Amino acid sequence: MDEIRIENLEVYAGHGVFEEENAAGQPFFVNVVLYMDTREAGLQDNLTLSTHYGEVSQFINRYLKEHTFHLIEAAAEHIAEQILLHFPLVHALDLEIKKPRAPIGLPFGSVSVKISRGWKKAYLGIGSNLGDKRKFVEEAIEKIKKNPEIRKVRTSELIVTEPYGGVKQDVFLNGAIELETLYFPEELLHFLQFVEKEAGRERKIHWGPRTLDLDILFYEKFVSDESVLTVPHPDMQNREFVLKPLAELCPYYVHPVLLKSVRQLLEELQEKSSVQKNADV
Ligand code: A4P
Ligand code: MG
Repeated sequence: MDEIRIENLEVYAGHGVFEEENAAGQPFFVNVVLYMDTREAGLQDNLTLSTHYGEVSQFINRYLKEHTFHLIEAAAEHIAEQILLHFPLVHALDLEIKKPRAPIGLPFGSVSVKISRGWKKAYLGIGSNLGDKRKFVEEAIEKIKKNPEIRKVRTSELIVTEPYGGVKQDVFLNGAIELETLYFPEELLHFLQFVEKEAGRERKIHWGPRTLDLDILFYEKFVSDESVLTVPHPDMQNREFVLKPLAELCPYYVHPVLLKSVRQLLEELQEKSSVQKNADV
């Protein structure tokens, strides 16, 4: 991806663990690399199609002067998030804050913190089979759309599906959601569990009836086999109610472990189930 760089922006501000540092202030130096597509702005020679480095510099200066943090880690975390929220063409960034006059009591050049943050693409499965299913699903999608840490939400058609997994229960309404988020995977899970809870979700029977179920199917190419968060969802390749809506949103997205596209996984599953049906006849 293309880069716009700001190097050694000097900001006089009051960040530090000691009160004297907050009151008196000291110089900080900020390096930023903004990752974005500059092609159209370049071709058309038009600033409105790009991100104005002057505005970003002023924004950083203002933000660091108007807020006080103990740690440069916190200053970096907050300013990175604010830049990503305020400059929508910026897809990701590297941000470094240097503190050359940190109270160390020894000769040194500078101390610094450098972080990389950005919008990450994730895919969710959504389902409901209790009460007003459509209302639970639609309200959940609205809450997801309203969260400022989430953008570019796209949803599949909602489909009615037979219950999978052996528990006798009502049919499900299922769908898939595409989004970009600033949350890390565990943070996204916590937010989704909060949305489930607000829909009155009670965890009684494993694979049993629920007002709302939100599962993380993919999070970029992230892979985790922890029981609190298994990504990609470990059973998605066996579930037509997941693959069908997902194939509507991202047919060519490649599963990072199985190394097959969503469409391929769906076709293989449909083939398997038609062979099974023929064998049953
Ligand atoms: N967890 C681990 N990985 C993930 C992930 N990728 N996304 C953990 C979300 N959660 C994840 O989930 C139990 C724990 O899984 C959570 O605490 C989380 O830390 P849960 O939702 O509380 O329990 P559950 O729903 O009973 O189990 P599970 O395994 O999530 O069930 P599924 O896989 O969601 O399946 N049939 C149809 N037609 N349509 C359906 O939507 N859904 C299920 C439930 C069964 N049959 C279905 C459908
Ligand atoms: Mg679940």
